[in-house]
Amino acid sequence: MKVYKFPTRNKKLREWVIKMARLCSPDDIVWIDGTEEQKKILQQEAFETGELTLLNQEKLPGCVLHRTAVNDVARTEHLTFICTREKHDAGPTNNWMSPQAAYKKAKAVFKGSMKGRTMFVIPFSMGPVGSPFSKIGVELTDSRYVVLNMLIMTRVGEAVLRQLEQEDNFTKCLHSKAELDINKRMILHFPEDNTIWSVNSGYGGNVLLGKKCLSLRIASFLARREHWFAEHMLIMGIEEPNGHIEYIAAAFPSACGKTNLAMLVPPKGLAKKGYRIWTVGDDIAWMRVDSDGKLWAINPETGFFGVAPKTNMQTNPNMMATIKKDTIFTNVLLKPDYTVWWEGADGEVPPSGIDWQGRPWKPGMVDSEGKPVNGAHPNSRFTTPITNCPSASFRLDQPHGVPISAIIFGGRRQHLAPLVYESFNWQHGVFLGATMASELTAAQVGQVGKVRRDPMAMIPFCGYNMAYYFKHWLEMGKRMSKAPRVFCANWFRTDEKGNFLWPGFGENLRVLEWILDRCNNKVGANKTDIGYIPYPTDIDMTGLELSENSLGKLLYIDKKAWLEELKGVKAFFKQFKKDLPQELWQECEELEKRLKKG
Ligand code: OXD
Ligand code: MN
Repeated sequence: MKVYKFPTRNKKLREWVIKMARLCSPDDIVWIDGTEEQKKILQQEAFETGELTLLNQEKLPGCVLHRTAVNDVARTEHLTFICTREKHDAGPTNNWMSPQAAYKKAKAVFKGSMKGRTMFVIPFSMGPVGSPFSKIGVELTDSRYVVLNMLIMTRVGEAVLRQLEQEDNFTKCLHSKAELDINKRMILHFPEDNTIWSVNSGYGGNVLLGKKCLSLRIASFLARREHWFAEHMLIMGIEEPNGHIEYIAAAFPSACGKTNLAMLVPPKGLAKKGYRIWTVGDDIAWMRVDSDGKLWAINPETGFFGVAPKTNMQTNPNMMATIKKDTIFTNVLLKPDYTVWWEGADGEVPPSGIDWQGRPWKPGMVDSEGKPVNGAHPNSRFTTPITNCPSASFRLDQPHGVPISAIIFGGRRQHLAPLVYESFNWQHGVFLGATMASELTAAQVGQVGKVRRDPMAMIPFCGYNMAYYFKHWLEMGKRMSKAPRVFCANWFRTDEKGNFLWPGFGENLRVLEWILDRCNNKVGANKTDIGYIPYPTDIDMTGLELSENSLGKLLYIDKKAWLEELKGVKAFFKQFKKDLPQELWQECEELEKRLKKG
């Protein structure tokens, strides 16, 4: 084994890197220092290996393209495991493997997996370096694509190493693309060892280990122990013309519009009111109770890993401005002028290009079964720095975060769930979060459109038994004297013909306005069986024409359908057996009583 010069005095870190290098046998070890010079070198090497393609630097300065393997285009939840010593601690909604079995199985796959390659050591901080909210990780990887993405998504380099001289606590993240073999793919989490091992994948959600793996699965486990929240939530500020900013956090399952909501542009009809939106984060919120009794939140990330298809000037003009430079595009269509395109992009459909699989493409192409061939994969992505975003919050680096007035739980439901409603109190709010459901999208491997229960949008990301997670939510309520109010939203309700009843996007500000009015006790509401719903006149509809009685349909509560829904909720809850907090059964019973009475 070569003798390496390591830029750290942290013994634990040095020993761990050496141990992992012995397992994976890389030809070389390179420490990532976060400098522009090193980034340039890595990019150049990635162009040479074919991992990246340089895009048109006049039109898209600093932008590059990457294509993943064809079988490696989304998170693979069935290959994702929580490896706690006791199976029960992972709970019924996670895949479980014993740490012993998991390490053994994975070691055999990692063994020698980096032969002929370089192992990169990425010291990174989730959250501002040194903030009491933040956590440090070190990712070892043989993928330059991973390094370059991590440089956008996290705080990397020197400052983190200095921090590691003061504290010994870091998440040990090991990744190898190995042979990208789906049959040997494993995304393993060892919360009790603060360790993540991911092998045989190159897809962002599986390999940018600071994101879902650390900031949600491992962090949720730590958050319970340390009395805070690690949630799958966007964070945004809504500024009124008098300069007052109110912040909200919102949980929606993957690819349900969190990114678009986090940076919405106020609709024309509300322009006179002079709102300004501040984007704090689009995917992950870490929240702590402060001495003022409120919940404060940071976004631990520094970039967006957003879904490309349907992103355009109408759905998300701020994102279109963000991705004009310094962006890594993954699995989009390459145009002949070396710019990029995806289904639902602005402008004309290009007459030709190279598709996400690297094959020549033309509009209207169909496969052997007659199905249209997409130019970009439905889960194609861009990785882009949050600081490029015109609506980026000026509080991104504040170690203290922002105070949260409201929490919104949302889902993609064609039927049943009204546009918006508010919980009766915190406990009922936790029940609403715990009973969230949504239709599957392209962000996860599975049957698109199928409804699945997705409490707090955390079903794929909770690093421990979800029954304990619900209990943690209930207990956190007791720690706050000024807890955020809790709401549910659904932008996706359709009419009998399947057309969306609500226009969504920027128009969602109308709903947020109502939510804030409720938080500030400015408007009353209609108390229904499921919660408080708006009086239609309290939603400002200036400049928005909806077809007849759409608002009525959007707010309609179908008792029979809700009773049916409750059956699904109960079946879901039952799997937690006696671990499910009694409070949630009580909420079920009370809801049933209310629905049956009317
Ligand atoms: C994401 C996801 O990529 O939730 O953010 O899948
Ligand atoms: Mn997400």
